[in-house]
Formats: sequence, C-alpha cells, structure tokens
Amino acid sequence: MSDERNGCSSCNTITGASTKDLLNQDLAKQVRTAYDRIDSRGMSSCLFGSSGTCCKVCNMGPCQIIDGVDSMVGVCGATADTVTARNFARIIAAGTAAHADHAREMVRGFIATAKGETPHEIKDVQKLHVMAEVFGIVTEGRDKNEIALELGNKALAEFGQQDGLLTMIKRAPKKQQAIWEKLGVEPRGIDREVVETMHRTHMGVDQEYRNIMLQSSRCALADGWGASMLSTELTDIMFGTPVPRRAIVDLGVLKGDHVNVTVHGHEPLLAEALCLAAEDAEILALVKKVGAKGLNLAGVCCTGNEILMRRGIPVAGSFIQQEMVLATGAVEAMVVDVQCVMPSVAQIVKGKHTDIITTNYRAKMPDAIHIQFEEHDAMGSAKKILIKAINNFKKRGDYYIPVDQKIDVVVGFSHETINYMLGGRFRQSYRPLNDNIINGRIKGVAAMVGCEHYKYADDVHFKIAVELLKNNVLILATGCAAQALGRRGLMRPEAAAEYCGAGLAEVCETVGMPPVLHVGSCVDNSRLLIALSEMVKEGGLGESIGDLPACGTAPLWMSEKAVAIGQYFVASGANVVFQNLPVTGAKAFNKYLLEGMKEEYGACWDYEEDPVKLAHKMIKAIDEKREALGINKKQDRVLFDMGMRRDLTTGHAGIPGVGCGQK
Ligand code: MSK
Repeated sequence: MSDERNGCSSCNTITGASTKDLLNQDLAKQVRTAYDRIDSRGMSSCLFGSSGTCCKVCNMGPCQIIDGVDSMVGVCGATADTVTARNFARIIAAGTAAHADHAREMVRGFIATAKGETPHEIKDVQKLHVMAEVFGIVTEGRDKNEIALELGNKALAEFGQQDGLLTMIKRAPKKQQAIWEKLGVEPRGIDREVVETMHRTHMGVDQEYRNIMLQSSRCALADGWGASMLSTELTDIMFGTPVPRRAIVDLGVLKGDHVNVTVHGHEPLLAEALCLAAEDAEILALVKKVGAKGLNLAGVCCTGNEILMRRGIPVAGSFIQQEMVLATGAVEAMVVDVQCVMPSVAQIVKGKHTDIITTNYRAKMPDAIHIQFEEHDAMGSAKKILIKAINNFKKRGDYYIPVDQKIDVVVGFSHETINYMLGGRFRQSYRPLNDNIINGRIKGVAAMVGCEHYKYADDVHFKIAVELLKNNVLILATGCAAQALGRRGLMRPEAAAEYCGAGLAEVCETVGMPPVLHVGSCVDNSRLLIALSEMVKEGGLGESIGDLPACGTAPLWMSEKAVAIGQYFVASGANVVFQNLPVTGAKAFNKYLLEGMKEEYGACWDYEEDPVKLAHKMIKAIDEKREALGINKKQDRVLFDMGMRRDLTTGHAGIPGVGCGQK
C-alpha cells in the first residue's frame, strides 16, 4: 500500500479491501486523509498525555507528573494518582455530556411528535406502554399521544433533576441496585452528575482517586441508565423498535447514476426527516430533472447505524471511512449534525462539487454551508438540504466507487428482538439463551462497541471477534465496531458455520441468526444493559450483572463517549477490556481500576494491545464467571433434535431468507 500511495507508511495499517482499492485510485491519491496526517505529523503521541499524567486544570501548569519522583509532582502538589484520576473522570464527564445532549434533543423531538408538531408519529405503542409503566404513568383509557406527552415531560425532567434517583435505575437487578446504594453512586439527575464531576475535578477540590471514581461511576451510570437509555427507548417508540432485516454496508453502496447524499453524525431526527423527504414528489421530480436515476441516501457513523437498524438504509462508511466516502468524488452532499465528524471533511471537498452541510447550531464548521434543521419544520429543512444536494449532481466530475465492495448484513437486534428470536414470538424469553449458556453451547456474551481509529490496524475488531466466536462467545455489537464487523462478513447467518465453535454454530444455525448481532448506535449500548438485566431476571445465572458470564470491549476507542460507556459497564458489573487507557502513569490509581473496582462492583477495567490476547482476557473473565456459577464443567455435546429446533424457532423473527428453513 505504501509504495502505491505516495509513500504513506500509515496506510500499511489498512486491511479493508474497499479503502485500499479507493486510496489507490489516482483520483483519491490527491486526497489528504488521516493516514497522511499521521505520517506528516512525524511524532508519536505525548507520553504524559497518553499515560494520563499531564495536568492542565489550572494555569500554574501544564504540569507533567512522574509517579514516585518528588520533583515531578504538580506545582500545587498534585500526585500522579490525583491528576490521572481527574483526567479520567473528565473524559467520562465529557462522554456523558455528549450522550446526554443528544438524548435531550431526542426527548424534545419526542415531545414535539406527541404534540403533533413533527412529521413523525408514535410508532411502537407496545413499548410506549412498557415505558409508561416504568415511569408510573396511567395508560388506561388514554390516547397514545397523551401518554407520550407525559412520558416525554417526565423524561425531560430527569436531566435537570437535583435529588432522588433516575427512574430507570430500577430496571437493573436488585442486587446491582443494592451495590450502588451501598457505594453511594446512584445517579440523582443527568446534568447534575456531569456538573459535579467537572466541579470535583477542578483545581483543589477532590484529590482522592477512589472518591473521584465514585463520582465518575455515578456520572457514567447517569449516562447508561439515564441519558442513553432514554434516547434509545424514546427513539424506538417514535421511529419503531428495530427488527431483523437485511441490508448492505461499505463504500460500494454509493451509486454512480444516483444523487448520493450521506448522513453523518448521531441524531436520527434529521436522518428520519431526510428519509421521508426523499420520497416527496417535488424531490423525486427534481432528481429526474437533473438526469439522475434516483436519490441514494446512505449512512455514515452512528446516524448510519440508526437508519440501518430501523429502515435498512445502507451504510457507506464508519468513522474511519468518512474521508473515503468523500474521496470517491461521488457524493453530492454529506449532511452532518453532532459528534465524530472530522474537521477534515470540509477540506477534502474544497474545490469539488460536494457540499458539507452542517445542520445543528451547536456544530458548525469552517468551509461548510449551514442549513439549520428545525424540528418544527422537519420536512421543510430536509427538503431544503436535499434540493441543495440534487443541484450538485450535474457538477459532479470524475468519481470512483468500489462497486464490488458492498457486504450483506443482517441487522436490527434490539433487546426485544433477541427475546423473541431465541424465545419465540409467543413465548418471548431469554430462557433459551440462559439455558444454552448453562449447558455450555454458548460460553458467554461479549459486547464489542465503540469506535475505530488510526493507531492500530483496522482489522482489530475482526481478529478479536474471530477468537471469541471460535470459543463460542456470542457477540453483541454497536457503533462503528458493529460496522467494522459487518464489513468483514460476520453479520451474515452463514458466518456461524465459518467462524464459530460447534456449540455457538449450532445455536445460530438453528435460530437462523448471525453470530454477531448488530444492536445499534453508541447510545444503544443501553440495550445491552437491559439485555443483561433480562438474563439475570430469567434466572440460573446469578443475581446481578456481575455474576453473568459477560464481558465488554471498545478496543479502538477514539471518542470520550466510549470511556463513559466502559465505565457504566464496569459500574454495572461487566468486565471491560480496552486496547489502551490513559491511566498507566499512576500506579495506585491503575491498580484500583484493574483490581480494586472488582471488590466494589464485581467487575473492573483491563487493557491489552494485542487483539488475540485481548480476546483471551475477555474469555478468561467469562470463564471465571462460569466457574463461580458452577457451570464451567465440560458438558456432553447434545445435538438438537427436531423438537428442540422447533422450540427455538417457533415464531422466530422471520428474516426473509434467514433461518433453518422452518416456518
Ligand atoms: S460514531 S463515538 S466513532 S462508535 Fe457513534 Fe463511531 Fe465511536 Fe463516533
């Protein structure tokens, strides 16, 4: 790769066929990507920054701290443990803030929908009733919009709440709640926990790393069981809870003879409006007028995941591919909102026909054009954006689409879907999953979540997944990690036979599901919390999430949100292994994260750079839980007879063309 692309040595980390293919085209060789910038920076990351020991919280510094060296504490006397814990806590607060602000927008959109002020409607009435019960809302004799309005207002109040507990905390297993109560980490209000974390990590406030981390847990729990869960559940009610569907991903989903519009960011309100506007007669007429065969909407990053899960709209690229999507020269507009949008995208399209359109007042960008998305005039905003894109079609110059690079995936595994996929539509239950874990066909469950970046080879997710599947670990994936696994073919039901150990393969083949289940975007990690809670409730696998044979990873984490997610998983009882963490410069704090937290929460952090070793750390963590549950003995392999197969498949999700052939 390096010789072919102007000596870019970072390009050696690229293994993805579509990216390789594209970057070797003459057209794309002129495009400067993150790989080139890594090369031209010519320096490795700052050691103090990457080990967590650079303190910038006051103007006496910045102070670089060396643990154990008296002359290298901060000017104020701050030790490596204090500084590193404060920095780690601030990452968690920033990640939580991002999820929370996104969630607030979704709740506001939900309220507007309940009032009839948007083109959307309350779609999943069953889930509305489930959430109404959680929030203690009377449903009998009330119209769906009336219930939704009360739910929306109660949800919105959780952001500014000052005392008491966040409502959805009670969805966790009782033992988990007791652990939080004992530690004093139950979140009171979403915004309050972010603010308090920022205050306590200000110069001269909280200086004891364990105490700082107690607040960090409270903040992260406000994300997982508060903000993110609100966003997921209310979005499902408004746009529909995902169900399994076939779709395609990768750069090859772009179409040469269509107007290509990519939607990038996180908030599905805009993306859903664009989907509706794309079917509008005025828009279709304009598409025809400019000589295009149609309008091709495609997703990027987590907005991509949202419309992929709910509508089967193809995903052109994940975080790491956002520049490649534009380097094709085939995109008329990239419409962006908030989070994970690289500033470089506006530079890549300079002098080209593509528009980068920012749509959120919070997220503007030099050299982009801004069309504010107004939720009260969602269709008007969406049509304005599409018209701008369509008018660019005729200006398109040379382009290259790696047309062969599109991969089939089956997506749409909400926790409700997993319920009936395994339990049957008429007997929704996690029982078969628990039973298969107890009898050893499935060793345990792994969450593969989070981002991608350029420090390591782009096949890290795949290598970890292959190792887990070989060892009969079922994978639930979200975010850009999910897209990376989809691009490598692991979200096809056929992948079970290719990659899984005998036990997991048998279960997947019987049910007709892929061995890696796409569960959604980064806020949808809250689905995993509910799935794990349901497994506990079902019985036989202990009394808390901390007892379950489950483990999480966000190996190629890039965003602060991934650390907030990691922290709420650990605080909820699930072990988490990353490839690296900015904590290694502080011995005592590091030991607390890797060991001490286990005594408090029943789970802890870990890190490992090598993907195969990382997978084995996860497997070891799962095995330890199995051992503690007394289910780690080798069981005789029992082949499914027809009765057992029927039991598992009755009323299964019915993915067209997916399954063992039984109806
Ligand atoms: S978009 S937070 S790169 S998963 Fe959610 Fe992807 Fe990570 Fe952004």
